Amino acid sequence: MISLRSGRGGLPFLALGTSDGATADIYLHGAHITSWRPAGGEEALFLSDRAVFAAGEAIRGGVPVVFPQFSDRGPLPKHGFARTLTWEWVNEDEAHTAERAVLRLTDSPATRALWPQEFTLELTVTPRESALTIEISVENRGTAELSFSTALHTYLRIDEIAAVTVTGLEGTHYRSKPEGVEDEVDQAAQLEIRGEIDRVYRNAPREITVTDPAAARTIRVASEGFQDAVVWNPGARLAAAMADMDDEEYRAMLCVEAAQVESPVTLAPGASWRAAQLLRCTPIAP
Ligand code: TA6
Repeated sequence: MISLRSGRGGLPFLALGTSDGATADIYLHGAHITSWRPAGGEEALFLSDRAVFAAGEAIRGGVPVVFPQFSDRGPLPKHGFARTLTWEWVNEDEAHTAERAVLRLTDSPATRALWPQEFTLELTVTPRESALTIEISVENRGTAELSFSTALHTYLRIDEIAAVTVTGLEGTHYRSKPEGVEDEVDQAAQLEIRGEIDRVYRNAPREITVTDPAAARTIRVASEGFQDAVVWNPGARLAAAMADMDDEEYRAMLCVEAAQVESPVTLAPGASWRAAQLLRCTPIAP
């Protein structure tokens, strides 16, 4: 079942619940998934207690959609404009029995003022059993080529970051802002998060696993069609400087993002691109 409700800050969101008991909340503001509970499981996405829900503001947590620019790598607002604009709900079924949510953003005077392109961006969110699938597609509806970067800036909910290990990235090249390196190879069979981490992994593996022993679960982040992956945690110092994050909340989150940021996608007129991220929670046997 899917229903459109009034949420925080008076912003509308889609409450999606599937017959197997999985749920997801998706705000039209940014097509922002703010909650995902796998069937029979606990909340799997982090949302800051200080997250701001207001027009024009990015929500801290959940899954911000980064488009058409990653970070500050270009002239647009940081991470582009998709996360701060209102998307349209594509209501596929008047009886509201849909088990997925489809949201669409098309160019408007506001987007064209920043980025003179005609496009359709679609996000399809499907919670099912222990998994959440997020599909993204971009179509060039204009008469000129367009290029973009994108990421699904997924904030995983963690019980205790100091105990977390991330596997799957060994041998992958990355660049890292805080470490000041452009091209390093990850040597860790099990990556531990000790303070700030902000890495873009190039040609990342199709699956990364986050093990959170304190929560007694793993979250697998699989991707299709994305070349890169970002791993981010602000650490204590940066978190303390962030207005929309409590000082200790860095311990309760880890961003693992399916991303296309090292080589932007270029689309000829009429062409389209699609990619997907699949999250899956698995309990760790006691
Ligand atoms: O994806 C990692 C990153 O680009 C970091 O550098 C960090 O700034 C983060 O995103 C959050 O960005 P935001 O604009 O949401 O504060």
